[in-house]
Amino acid sequence: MIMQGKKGLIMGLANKFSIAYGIAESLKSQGAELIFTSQTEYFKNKISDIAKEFGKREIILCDVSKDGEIEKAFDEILQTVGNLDFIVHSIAFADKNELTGKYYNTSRANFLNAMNVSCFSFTETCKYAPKLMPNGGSLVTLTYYGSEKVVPNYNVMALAKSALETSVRYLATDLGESHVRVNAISAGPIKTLAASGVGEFSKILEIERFRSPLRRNVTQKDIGDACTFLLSDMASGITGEIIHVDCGCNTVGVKFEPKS
Ligand code: NAD
Ligand code: IMJ
Repeated sequence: MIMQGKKGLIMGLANKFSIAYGIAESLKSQGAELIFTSQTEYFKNKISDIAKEFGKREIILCDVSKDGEIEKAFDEILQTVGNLDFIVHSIAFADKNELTGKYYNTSRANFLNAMNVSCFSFTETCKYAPKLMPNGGSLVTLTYYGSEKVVPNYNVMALAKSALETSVRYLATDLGESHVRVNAISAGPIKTLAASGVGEFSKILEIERFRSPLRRNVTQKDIGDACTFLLSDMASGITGEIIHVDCGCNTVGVKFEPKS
């Protein structure tokens, strides 16, 4: 029970397939108390039954793309729940039309929106986090390998993730003096809402399975358990890191021949 007595916030739970759900399950299994924010009233209603599995608190609305919403949500948390020990940021968005075709067709407005939701929101989260964490704490965000190497169709999201990963190193430096750690998990592909509609996703999963040293796809539980570790005191010396949780795929240069 490495999270016994710890309290934290999860941002980005949409449904039972969400990576945030796997993280919530793992944290709960280790004794953590959880609260959730949700983008809209629609998502809030959809996840209210799920959130009840993890705690009795009200879900707090927070559309991270809007000015002042993160600060307002954190003030509400401070008033109603008190201090936190950890925050999980599991949020990304780009216009669907831009996650296909040529990257250069991205419009200025969609480029900025993808950066705003998928990168800047974590910077803002980290700005207000220390106020909620007088005893220190730990934050984790989610990223993807498309930030490092070209993955077909990831396009504008790849740039947002590269910026997010770089921001992790600067944020870790900013928050170090407050004894707050900041890390990212680079997750392998998982079939979630954010992966729905991605062209040939089943094929991507299959290729990754054959390429991976562990010969399987990563699961929400794999990500959840790694995240729990990073949020726990067991990771007290780890900050500013991008940890790959992808069954070893990112380490493999030469591809395996698919075997059936
Ligand atoms: P998901 O659709 O379950 O979660 C994405 C969440 O982002 C949703 O809960 C949605 O409400 C939230 N969101 C989007 N715009 C928002 C806004 N303006 N304000 C507040 N919340 C907003 O999908 P997921 O796959 O669990 O994605 C979670 C994170 O994991 C994302 O950062 C994604 O890039 C990352 N990731 C996913 C994969 C994958 O293959 N699924 C792999 C690596 C990294
Ligand atoms: C997303 C697009 C293209 C290729 C992709 C992905 N691959 C993977 C993903 C190979 C694994 C999923 N991923 C890592 C993401 O970060 C997804 C982000 C995302 C997904 C959507 C779909 C629905 C929508 N906007 C989105 N914005 C961000 O309208």
